[in-house]
Amino acid sequence: MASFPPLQNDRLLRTARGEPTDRTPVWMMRQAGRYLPEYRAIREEHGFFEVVETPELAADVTIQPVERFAIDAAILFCDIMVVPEAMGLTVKMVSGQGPTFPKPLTTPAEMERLVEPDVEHALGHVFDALTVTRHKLAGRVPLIGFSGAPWTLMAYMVEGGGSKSYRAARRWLYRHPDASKALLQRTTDVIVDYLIRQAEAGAQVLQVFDSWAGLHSPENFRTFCLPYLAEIATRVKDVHSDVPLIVFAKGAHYALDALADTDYDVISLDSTMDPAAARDTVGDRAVLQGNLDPCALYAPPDVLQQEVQRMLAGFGSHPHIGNLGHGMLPDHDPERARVFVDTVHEHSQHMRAA
Ligand code: 1CP
Repeated sequence: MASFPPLQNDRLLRTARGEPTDRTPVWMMRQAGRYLPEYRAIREEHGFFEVVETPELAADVTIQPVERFAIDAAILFCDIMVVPEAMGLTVKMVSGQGPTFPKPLTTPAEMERLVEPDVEHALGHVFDALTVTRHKLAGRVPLIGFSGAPWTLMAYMVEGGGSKSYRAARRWLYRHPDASKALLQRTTDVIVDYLIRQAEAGAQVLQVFDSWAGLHSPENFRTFCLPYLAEIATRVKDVHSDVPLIVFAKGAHYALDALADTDYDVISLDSTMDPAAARDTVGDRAVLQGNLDPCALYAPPDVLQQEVQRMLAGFGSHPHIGNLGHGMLPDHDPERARVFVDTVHEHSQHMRAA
């Protein structure tokens, strides 16, 4: 494994292991992105996938929020769509619409178009970007790598892009349960390889995004999400037992108890979940992350501060990584992100002193 500058801020790693810290570590999902003028400036010159595929650019965008805010982690600038792309599907980033698959998987027979990727080669730019970022970060904060979860990636591969209900993808589950399981397993195998190699390239924490988990009935979650999510954690931990793993199953309220029994160290809560109830459910089986409503960043600063204090009170003394319940939004004022980050730090420090 490569050698990197020593880590100066280990609050997030300590918290993920359940160890005490002087204050609550904090970062924001989608912290590198469109709400930052310095990101938009880079995007004026370069396409989205060009940034993702150019390690120096990806590293610079990853570090932009670290330069601006006192956040306790960086997350690699990349996208969950690079995995379906490596598996042979074409993905285009359509302005104002997000990722689009010109030829989604409309029938199980079309799974023949998928390839078994040589992950080291097909996703080499991600590993290079992680390594370059670790050097450029120079130990300021730990670097988070990530992947989409099998179901969330399947949702895009079948649906062809973003959607409110993912009706086409969920229709697949009911009409073609066996083909669905085969697709989810193939995707799981690629994700495991991808995450293991991310850790080898320099990722110090790994997060799995199951952004559309909450569309399922509890039964379908147990069938089409949970086994694959659990397998990913077990297989990655077999190789990298020391790398903290975070799972974000957005909307899956009913899943917290089952997720706490998997090998993930941290469960990320969305804003509709009650921290106190989640604490009771998971007990000492998992650290929690989250979960301020991203729209609270539209509030005046004093209201935002109260919302952050309420959030911190909800997590109480449970080991907790401060975050939003979903990602930063393109029209957020970066100054509100600063209020969010600074209030998490200041108020959690007061709570520990009290
Ligand atoms: O125009 C642009 O510049 C593209 C906007 C953008 C950005 C900045 C997209 C398109 N992806 C990203 C980066 C990204 N995506 C990161 C970078 C690191 C960070 O968090 O700062 C990460 C972690 C993701 C992960 C991602 N992409 C998820 C999971 C997290 C979540 O938000 O639920 C999902 C669902 C995507 C798909 C995606 N990529 C981009 C868009 C607009 C979308 C959503 C599409 C949709 O479903 O409508």
